[in-house]
Amino acid sequence: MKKIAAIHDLSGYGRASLTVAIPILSYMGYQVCPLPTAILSAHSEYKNFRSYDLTAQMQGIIDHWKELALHFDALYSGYLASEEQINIVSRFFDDFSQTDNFILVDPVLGDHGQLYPGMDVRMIASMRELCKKANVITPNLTEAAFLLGESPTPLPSPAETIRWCKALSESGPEYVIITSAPSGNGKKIATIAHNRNDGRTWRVCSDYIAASYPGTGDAFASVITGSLLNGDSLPEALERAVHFINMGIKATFGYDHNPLDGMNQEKVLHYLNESLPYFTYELIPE
Ligand code: PXL
Repeated sequence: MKKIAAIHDLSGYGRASLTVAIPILSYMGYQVCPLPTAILSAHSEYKNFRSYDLTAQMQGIIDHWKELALHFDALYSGYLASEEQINIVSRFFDDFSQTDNFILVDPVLGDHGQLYPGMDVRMIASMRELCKKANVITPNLTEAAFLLGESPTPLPSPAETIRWCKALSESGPEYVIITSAPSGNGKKIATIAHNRNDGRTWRVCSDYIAASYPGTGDAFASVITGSLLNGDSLPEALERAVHFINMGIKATFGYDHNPLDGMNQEKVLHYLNESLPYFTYELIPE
Protein backbone atom coordinates (compact mmCIF):
# COMPACT_ATOMS: atom_id res chain seq x y z
CA MET A 1 0.00 0.00 0.00
CA LYS A 2 1.14 3.50 -0.70
CA LYS A 3 2.15 5.43 2.41
CA ILE A 4 1.83 9.13 3.14
CA ALA A 5 3.69 10.97 5.90
CA ALA A 6 1.17 13.54 7.12
CA ILE A 7 2.70 16.37 9.14
CA HIS A 8 -0.13 18.34 10.77
CA ASP A 9 -1.53 19.10 14.20
CA LEU A 10 -4.18 17.01 15.91
CA SER A 11 -7.09 19.22 16.90
CA GLY A 12 -9.50 17.36 19.16
CA TYR A 13 -12.53 19.38 18.24
CA GLY A 14 -13.43 21.12 15.01
CA ARG A 15 -12.58 19.30 11.86
CA ALA A 16 -9.11 20.38 10.77
CA SER A 17 -5.69 19.00 9.99
CA LEU A 18 -5.20 15.31 10.95
CA THR A 19 -8.88 14.67 11.71
CA VAL A 20 -9.54 15.71 8.12
CA ALA A 21 -6.47 14.32 6.36
CA ILE A 22 -6.57 10.81 7.88
CA PRO A 23 -10.16 9.87 6.95
CA ILE A 24 -9.87 11.35 3.47
CA LEU A 25 -6.61 9.67 2.58
CA SER A 26 -7.59 6.36 4.23
CA TYR A 27 -10.81 6.43 2.28
CA MET A 28 -8.78 6.94 -0.88
CA GLY A 29 -6.84 3.77 -0.07
CA TYR A 30 -3.60 5.07 1.42
CA GLN A 31 -1.85 4.30 4.67
CA VAL A 32 -1.52 7.60 6.54
CA CYS A 33 1.43 7.94 8.91
CA PRO A 34 0.91 11.00 11.11
CA LEU A 35 3.80 13.09 12.38
CA PRO A 36 1.86 15.35 14.77
CA THR A 37 3.13 18.91 15.26
CA ALA A 38 0.90 19.88 18.19
CA ILE A 39 -2.14 18.67 20.06
CA LEU A 40 -4.92 21.24 20.39
CA SER A 41 -8.10 21.07 22.41
CA ALA A 42 -9.86 22.51 19.38
CA HIS A 43 -8.55 24.28 16.27
CA SER A 44 -7.24 27.78 16.73
CA GLU A 45 -10.34 29.63 15.60
CA TYR A 46 -12.17 28.58 18.79
CA LYS A 47 -11.70 31.02 21.65
CA ASN A 48 -9.32 29.98 24.46
CA PHE A 49 -8.06 26.90 22.62
CA ARG A 50 -5.24 25.06 24.39
CA SER A 51 -2.23 24.05 22.35
CA TYR A 52 0.46 21.56 23.38
CA ASP A 53 3.46 21.95 21.16
CA LEU A 54 5.24 18.76 20.05
CA THR A 55 8.39 20.34 18.61
CA ALA A 56 10.56 18.55 21.18
CA GLN A 57 8.99 15.18 20.27
CA MET A 58 9.03 15.51 16.48
CA GLN A 59 12.75 14.83 16.02
CA GLY A 60 12.52 11.64 18.10
CA ILE A 61 9.69 10.37 15.91
CA ILE A 62 11.66 11.21 12.76
CA ASP A 63 14.77 9.50 14.16
CA HIS A 64 12.79 6.32 14.76
CA TRP A 65 11.34 6.46 11.25
CA LYS A 66 14.90 6.75 9.94
CA GLU A 67 15.96 3.70 12.00
CA LEU A 68 13.03 1.82 10.49
CA ALA A 69 14.22 2.97 7.02
CA LEU A 70 10.67 3.92 6.09
CA HIS A 71 9.80 4.95 2.57
CA PHE A 72 6.86 7.24 1.85
CA ASP A 73 5.13 7.78 -1.48
CA ALA A 74 4.19 11.32 -0.48
CA LEU A 75 5.38 13.77 2.15
CA TYR A 76 2.52 16.06 3.02
CA SER A 77 2.72 18.97 5.47
CA GLY A 78 0.06 21.37 6.75
CA TYR A 79 -0.25 23.40 9.93
CA LEU A 80 3.15 23.97 11.56
CA ALA A 81 3.20 25.72 14.90
CA SER A 82 6.58 27.52 14.88
CA GLU A 83 9.62 28.45 12.80
CA GLU A 84 11.55 25.70 14.52
CA GLN A 85 8.97 23.15 13.35
CA ILE A 86 9.31 24.43 9.80
CA ASN A 87 13.07 23.82 10.05
CA ILE A 88 12.50 20.28 11.35
CA VAL A 89 10.11 19.56 8.48
CA SER A 90 12.58 21.00 6.00
CA ARG A 91 15.22 18.53 7.22
CA PHE A 92 12.62 15.74 7.19
CA PHE A 93 12.05 16.49 3.49
CA ASP A 94 15.81 16.31 2.83
CA ASP A 95 15.98 12.93 4.56
CA PHE A 96 12.84 11.31 3.10
CA SER A 97 12.55 12.86 -0.35
CA GLN A 98 13.30 10.36 -3.15
CA THR A 99 13.03 10.38 -6.91
CA ASP A 100 9.87 8.25 -6.66
CA ASN A 101 7.91 10.36 -4.17
CA PHE A 102 6.60 13.90 -4.03
CA ILE A 103 6.31 16.66 -1.46
CA LEU A 104 3.11 18.62 -1.02
CA VAL A 105 3.24 21.66 1.27
CA ASP A 106 0.00 23.28 2.28
CA PRO A 107 1.43 26.58 3.59
CA VAL A 108 -1.08 27.12 6.38
CA LEU A 109 -0.64 30.73 7.51
CA GLY A 110 -4.00 32.48 7.43
CA ASP A 111 -7.20 33.27 5.62
CA HIS A 112 -9.46 36.19 4.79
CA GLY A 113 -6.50 38.57 4.59
CA GLN A 114 -5.12 37.75 8.06
CA LEU A 115 -2.69 35.41 9.78
CA TYR A 116 -4.26 32.70 11.94
CA PRO A 117 -4.17 33.36 15.70
CA GLY A 118 -0.81 32.37 17.13
CA MET A 119 1.08 32.72 13.82
CA ASP A 120 3.63 35.47 13.57
CA VAL A 121 5.00 37.24 10.50
CA ARG A 122 8.41 35.57 10.81
CA MET A 123 6.77 32.28 9.89
CA ILE A 124 5.99 33.65 6.45
CA ALA A 125 9.68 33.79 5.45
CA SER A 126 10.32 30.26 6.78
CA MET A 127 7.25 28.90 5.00
CA ARG A 128 8.45 30.57 1.78
CA GLU A 129 11.71 28.61 2.10
CA LEU A 130 9.86 25.35 2.82
CA CYS A 131 7.69 25.82 -0.28
CA LYS A 132 10.84 25.90 -2.43
CA LYS A 133 11.39 22.23 -1.53
CA ALA A 134 7.85 21.20 -2.49
CA ASN A 135 6.66 19.70 -5.77
CA VAL A 136 3.15 20.96 -5.07
CA ILE A 137 1.84 23.83 -2.94
CA THR A 138 -1.78 24.69 -2.18
CA PRO A 139 -2.03 28.21 -0.70
CA ASN A 140 -5.33 30.01 -0.40
CA LEU A 141 -5.43 33.54 -1.77
CA THR A 142 -4.28 35.10 1.52
CA GLU A 143 -1.38 32.66 1.87
CA ALA A 144 -0.34 33.21 -1.77
CA ALA A 145 -0.19 36.96 -1.09
CA PHE A 146 1.89 36.46 2.07
CA LEU A 147 4.31 34.12 0.28
CA LEU A 148 4.82 36.66 -2.51
CA GLY A 149 5.10 39.64 -0.16
CA GLU A 150 1.93 41.10 -1.69
CA SER A 151 -1.00 42.54 0.19
CA PRO A 152 -3.99 40.20 0.43
CA THR A 153 -6.34 43.17 0.36
CA PRO A 154 -7.99 44.54 -1.67
CA LEU A 155 -8.77 41.32 -3.54
CA PRO A 156 -6.60 40.89 -6.65
CA SER A 157 -8.20 40.59 -10.08
CA PRO A 158 -8.46 37.14 -11.74
CA ALA A 159 -5.56 38.06 -14.07
CA GLU A 160 -3.42 39.16 -11.11
CA THR A 161 -4.15 35.86 -9.32
CA ILE A 162 -2.94 33.93 -12.34
CA ARG A 163 0.26 35.97 -12.32
CA TRP A 164 0.67 35.07 -8.61
CA CYS A 165 0.26 31.39 -9.43
CA LYS A 166 3.00 31.54 -12.07
CA ALA A 167 5.27 33.68 -9.88
CA LEU A 168 5.05 31.16 -7.04
CA SER A 169 5.95 28.30 -9.36
CA GLU A 170 9.11 30.14 -10.39
CA SER A 171 10.38 29.81 -6.83
CA GLY A 172 10.39 26.00 -7.00
CA PRO A 173 7.13 24.02 -6.94
CA GLU A 174 6.12 22.30 -10.17
CA TYR A 175 2.41 22.68 -9.38
CA VAL A 176 0.97 25.74 -7.65
CA ILE A 177 -2.70 25.61 -6.77
CA ILE A 178 -4.45 28.72 -5.40
CA THR A 179 -7.83 28.29 -3.73
CA SER A 180 -10.57 30.88 -3.07
CA ALA A 181 -9.47 32.97 -6.04
CA PRO A 182 -11.75 35.47 -7.76
CA SER A 183 -13.41 34.24 -10.95
CA GLY A 184 -14.65 37.54 -12.34
CA ASN A 185 -18.23 36.40 -11.66
CA GLY A 186 -19.50 37.27 -8.17
CA LYS A 187 -21.52 34.03 -7.97
CA LYS A 188 -18.51 31.80 -8.63
CA ILE A 189 -15.21 31.20 -6.95
CA ALA A 190 -12.15 29.90 -8.80
CA THR A 191 -9.44 27.41 -8.01
CA ILE A 192 -6.48 27.86 -10.29
CA ALA A 193 -3.42 25.72 -10.90
CA HIS A 194 -0.24 26.30 -12.82
CA ASN A 195 1.96 23.48 -14.07
CA ARG A 196 5.51 24.78 -14.49
CA ASN A 197 6.54 21.66 -16.45
CA ASP A 198 4.25 22.29 -19.40
CA GLY A 199 3.45 25.97 -18.81
CA ARG A 200 -0.31 25.34 -18.69
CA THR A 201 -2.70 26.99 -16.23
CA TRP A 202 -6.06 25.46 -15.30
CA ARG A 203 -9.16 26.75 -13.61
CA VAL A 204 -12.20 25.16 -12.01
CA CYS A 205 -15.08 27.41 -10.98
CA SER A 206 -17.66 26.48 -8.37
CA ASP A 207 -20.67 28.12 -6.77
CA TYR A 208 -19.77 30.76 -4.23
CA ILE A 209 -21.52 29.97 -0.93
CA ALA A 210 -21.62 32.62 1.78
CA ALA A 211 -20.18 30.41 4.49
CA SER A 212 -16.69 29.66 5.62
CA TYR A 213 -15.72 26.41 7.30
CA PRO A 214 -12.28 25.99 8.86
CA GLY A 215 -10.49 22.86 7.68
CA THR A 216 -11.73 22.97 4.10
CA GLY A 217 -8.19 23.89 3.02
CA ASP A 218 -6.94 20.73 4.75
CA ALA A 219 -9.60 18.65 3.03
CA PHE A 220 -8.72 20.22 -0.31
CA ALA A 221 -4.96 19.59 0.02
CA SER A 222 -5.61 16.02 1.21
CA VAL A 223 -7.74 15.20 -1.83
CA ILE A 224 -5.10 16.73 -4.12
CA THR A 225 -2.43 14.56 -2.45
CA GLY A 226 -4.49 11.39 -2.87
CA SER A 227 -5.52 12.19 -6.39
CA LEU A 228 -1.99 12.94 -7.62
CA LEU A 229 -0.76 9.78 -5.92
CA ASN A 230 -3.41 7.93 -7.87
CA GLY A 231 -1.85 9.20 -11.11
CA ASP A 232 -4.50 11.81 -11.91
CA SER A 233 -3.51 14.77 -14.06
CA LEU A 234 -3.35 18.20 -12.42
CA PRO A 235 -6.75 19.36 -13.76
CA GLU A 236 -8.35 16.02 -12.77
CA ALA A 237 -6.99 16.33 -9.24
CA LEU A 238 -8.22 19.91 -9.14
CA GLU A 239 -11.67 18.90 -10.30
CA ARG A 240 -11.90 16.09 -7.76
CA ALA A 241 -10.83 18.27 -4.84
CA VAL A 242 -13.18 21.13 -5.80
CA HIS A 243 -16.06 18.69 -6.27
CA PHE A 244 -15.44 17.12 -2.85
CA ILE A 245 -15.32 20.49 -1.05
CA ASN A 246 -18.39 21.68 -2.92
CA MET A 247 -20.37 18.58 -1.93
CA GLY A 248 -19.10 18.84 1.66
CA ILE A 249 -20.14 22.47 1.97
CA LYS A 250 -23.56 21.72 0.51
CA ALA A 251 -23.94 18.81 2.96
CA THR A 252 -23.35 21.30 5.78
CA PHE A 253 -24.83 24.64 4.77
CA GLY A 254 -28.44 23.48 5.02
CA TYR A 255 -28.11 22.68 8.73
CA ASP A 256 -28.28 25.07 11.65
CA HIS A 257 -24.63 24.46 12.37
CA ASN A 258 -21.75 26.31 14.02
CA PRO A 259 -19.47 27.05 11.04
CA LEU A 260 -16.41 26.60 13.30
CA ASP A 261 -17.25 22.88 13.53
CA GLY A 262 -16.18 22.52 9.90
CA MET A 263 -17.90 20.76 7.05
CA ASN A 264 -19.79 17.49 7.43
CA GLN A 265 -17.18 15.51 5.54
CA GLU A 266 -18.48 12.22 6.96
CA LYS A 267 -21.50 12.61 4.71
CA VAL A 268 -19.48 12.96 1.53
CA LEU A 269 -16.41 10.73 1.93
CA HIS A 270 -17.96 8.19 -0.42
CA TYR A 271 -17.61 10.63 -3.36
CA LEU A 272 -13.86 10.13 -3.15
CA ASN A 273 -14.12 6.68 -4.65
CA GLU A 274 -16.69 7.44 -7.32
CA SER A 275 -15.94 8.61 -10.82
CA LEU A 276 -16.51 12.29 -11.29
CA PRO A 277 -19.93 12.97 -12.80
CA TYR A 278 -18.51 15.73 -15.00
CA PHE A 279 -15.38 17.68 -15.86
CA THR A 280 -15.63 21.44 -15.84
CA TYR A 281 -11.98 22.41 -15.87
CA GLU A 282 -10.85 25.05 -18.31
CA LEU A 283 -7.44 25.76 -19.77
CA ILE A 284 -6.61 29.42 -19.22
CA PRO A 285 -5.11 30.93 -22.38
CA GLU A 286 -1.51 32.20 -22.02
O1 PXL B 1 -7.27 24.36 8.68
C1 PXL B 1 -6.05 24.89 9.00
C2 PXL B 1 -5.76 24.74 10.44
C3 PXL B 1 -5.02 23.67 10.88
N1 PXL B 1 -4.71 23.48 12.17
C4 PXL B 1 -5.14 24.34 13.10
C5 PXL B 1 -5.91 25.43 12.74
C6 PXL B 1 -6.22 25.64 11.38
C7 PXL B 1 -7.02 26.78 10.99
O2 PXL B 1 -7.58 27.50 11.76
O3 PXL B 1 -6.35 26.26 13.69
C8 PXL B 1 -4.80 24.12 14.52
